[in-house]
Amino acid sequence: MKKNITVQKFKYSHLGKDVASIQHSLSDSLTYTVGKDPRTSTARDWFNASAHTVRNRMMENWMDTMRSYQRKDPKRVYYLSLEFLIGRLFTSSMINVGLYEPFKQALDEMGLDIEKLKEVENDAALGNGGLGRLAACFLDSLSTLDIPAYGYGIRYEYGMFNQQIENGYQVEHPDNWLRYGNPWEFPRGEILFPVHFGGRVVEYPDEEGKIRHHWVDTSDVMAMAYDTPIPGYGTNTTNNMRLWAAKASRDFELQYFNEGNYIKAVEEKNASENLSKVLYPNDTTTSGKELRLKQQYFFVSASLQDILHRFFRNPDNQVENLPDKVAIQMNDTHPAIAVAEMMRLLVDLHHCDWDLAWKLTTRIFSYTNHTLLPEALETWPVAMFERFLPRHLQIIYEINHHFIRHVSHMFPGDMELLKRVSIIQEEPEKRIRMAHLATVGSHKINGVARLHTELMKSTIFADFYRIFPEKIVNMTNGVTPRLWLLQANGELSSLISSKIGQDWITDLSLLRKLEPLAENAAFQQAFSSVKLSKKMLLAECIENQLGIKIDPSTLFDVQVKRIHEYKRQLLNVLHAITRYNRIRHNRLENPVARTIIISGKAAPGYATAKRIIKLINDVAEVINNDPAVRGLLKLVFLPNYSVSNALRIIPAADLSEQISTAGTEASGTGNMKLALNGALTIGTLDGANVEMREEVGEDNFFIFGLNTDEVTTLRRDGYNPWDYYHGNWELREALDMLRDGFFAPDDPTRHQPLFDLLTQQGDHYLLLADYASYISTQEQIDALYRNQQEWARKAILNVARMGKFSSDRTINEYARQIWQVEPLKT
Ligand code: 26W
Repeated sequence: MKKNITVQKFKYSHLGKDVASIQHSLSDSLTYTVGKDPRTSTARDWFNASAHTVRNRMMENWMDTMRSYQRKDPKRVYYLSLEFLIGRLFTSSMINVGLYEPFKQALDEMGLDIEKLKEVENDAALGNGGLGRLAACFLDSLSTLDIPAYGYGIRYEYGMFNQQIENGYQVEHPDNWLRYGNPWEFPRGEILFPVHFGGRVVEYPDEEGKIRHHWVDTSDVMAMAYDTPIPGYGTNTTNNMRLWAAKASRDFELQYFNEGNYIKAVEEKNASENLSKVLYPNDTTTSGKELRLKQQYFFVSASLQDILHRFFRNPDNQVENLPDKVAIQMNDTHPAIAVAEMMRLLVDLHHCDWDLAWKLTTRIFSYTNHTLLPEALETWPVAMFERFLPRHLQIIYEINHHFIRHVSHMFPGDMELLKRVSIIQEEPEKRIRMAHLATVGSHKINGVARLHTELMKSTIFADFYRIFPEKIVNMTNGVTPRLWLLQANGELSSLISSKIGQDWITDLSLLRKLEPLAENAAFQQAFSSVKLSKKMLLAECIENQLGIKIDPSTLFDVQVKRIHEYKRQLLNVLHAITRYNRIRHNRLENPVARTIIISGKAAPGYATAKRIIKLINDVAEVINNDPAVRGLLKLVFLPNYSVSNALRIIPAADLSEQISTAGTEASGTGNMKLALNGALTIGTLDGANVEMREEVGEDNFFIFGLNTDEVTTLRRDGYNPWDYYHGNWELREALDMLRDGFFAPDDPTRHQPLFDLLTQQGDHYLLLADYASYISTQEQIDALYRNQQEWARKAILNVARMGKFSSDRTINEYARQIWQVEPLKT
């Protein structure tokens, strides 16, 4: 940390938010910041000038917020997440600081199109999917609710890959999002912490003869802070998202320079800076890669150093009070090494005794679980830890020792229990179970929907639930209404506000006031025409991008999310094929015209998910070119699902597909965004669907398929997909078309692996078992769509009853029940 310099005569400009001041600032920014002449300026130049103009107007609030935190030193929340999927910031920033309308007018009058400028900005795609987007929604809510909070993560140089579809296959392209700079971030060259790796541990007795530990001979990487202001909506609070970038340490370079080996020095520099190079594009499957573990420790170590530095800056703070000032939320187990790192800092550096350090640590930390799928549960080989984090390995063993002793006192003689809950897995190879470390080291652990939390208690965390019955709590997910309604759907927002005012933006429960309007024909009309206009925009987009013409009057049936077997995009495809067969063989009396839209990325190493993408594109090719179904059925795979694309797709959806096998989707958040924009849901009793249905009423929600108990029973009693194959001729017809290459005339065996997965290989996610129920529910949906008024009525009720699913409600629950933090108005 560098020393501060004192200055005199310092004065702020207090930038205005009126049209004239904005125009003045735009000219200034273009000239003095971007360095361009208006005659030669491109859209990017004007975007950069605009971004700086907006950014400048957030600075005083940001500094006021930080100053007030420093002065009042309230308890703060630290949200540790390896992912923040924030997308673009231009529009959100303007909306949150109340600049949108004057800004648009300012640009208009200058002859600049705000819509064009918006498209210049790259998404900050620093996340995979639900977990990363949740973190971004939480940041928005934390600021809006005036909660003293910081997001900590990694500034990946390359975010989530760009997906292109070539010949129907997913091809990954690097996401070089920083190529033209990032106007929202502030590099903080002086906020720099060393992060140690490797080396060895030496024990030494201190003056009192106590054994202490030194971690020595490490190789160090520096973590440098990049700060991004996160303004709340309609409040002065502007919190900080601090992302760490890896920089080579000077020592490292010097060593080789001194030896006269210039090239080697530069190579080493590269190697250490690789740490923050790229986001791992997996969700659900752990990569097991060394670099991933290093990323985790890198950002955890830097963040904890920063947190403790801030804490000790106040001379009144003593280490015993740490939990009165610090709450740290771990977003999944990715930051779970923080538990061991905190112990190391307290015990080795601050010389706390073990028991006190442990009490403080468990009061500070809490952990959110986002998935029950076994392949997602992180474990790291002990050998890997030994190599990079030898001291942490010792500490984890010590934590485990204390924990196991505690459990064996509670449940004497239950050796199997000890084996099951141990932080160390013994077989087949010694590994560290990060979920166990996170659970033992936290005072609260939470699931992300009621069903998910109950399943945690009854399945993978059942033993921990016996040991710590108070620890497991539920925090049902939510989404920020600022992005997912106000920004995504300005037209619907205006319609709503014209009836009930604007307070819903920060109190989404007020949407209930729309309920009576669901019966009102004029309102239904207005609502439907907003939907139609959003469908027209999406249709235009699809035609421009893919050359596929779709008809906005057809039912837009949307499934957007990562491609995964458990999410069952394949079931959606089986429905598409069935519908195709019914139409072309004239089995339907009065078919409802549909456009099925699917979008999502597959993890690059996930072969089945990639096959599913190719299948969707192959089926689309056949259906979209068959005159027998023209006008009645289209299937579209939209490439490169992202926050920006979600903002175009979601408002245009009539039907939301939430069709995971019951018990597999922890919560889902796309389900909430779609319903909030007036889509009806077809879904299983999974994740937050259960609570959404409870809110909107069963008449307004299309449930199908097995519930979790039925799934368990069916699997236990021996599920045989062939029974369903032989028992349902339409299902067999659809599956046989896969097997026989109907959709792959050029390579008829191409889809056989998918057929095999659903038959011979046991259909783990029970698609065949749910098929009949899914198809008949889709028929009910057709019937309802024929009655446009009734459809609109139900859609309006869905919007009106989504209030619970605001991330403001979620964050309030975390603040009261887990963090014990209070709002602080700036
Ligand atoms: C280690 C590899 C890895 C990476 C990411 C494993 C697991 C993940 C995440 C937990 C995947 C994820 O995004 N989960 C989703 O989290 C959302 C927010 O809580 C939920 O709404 C989704 O149901 C859940 O799948």
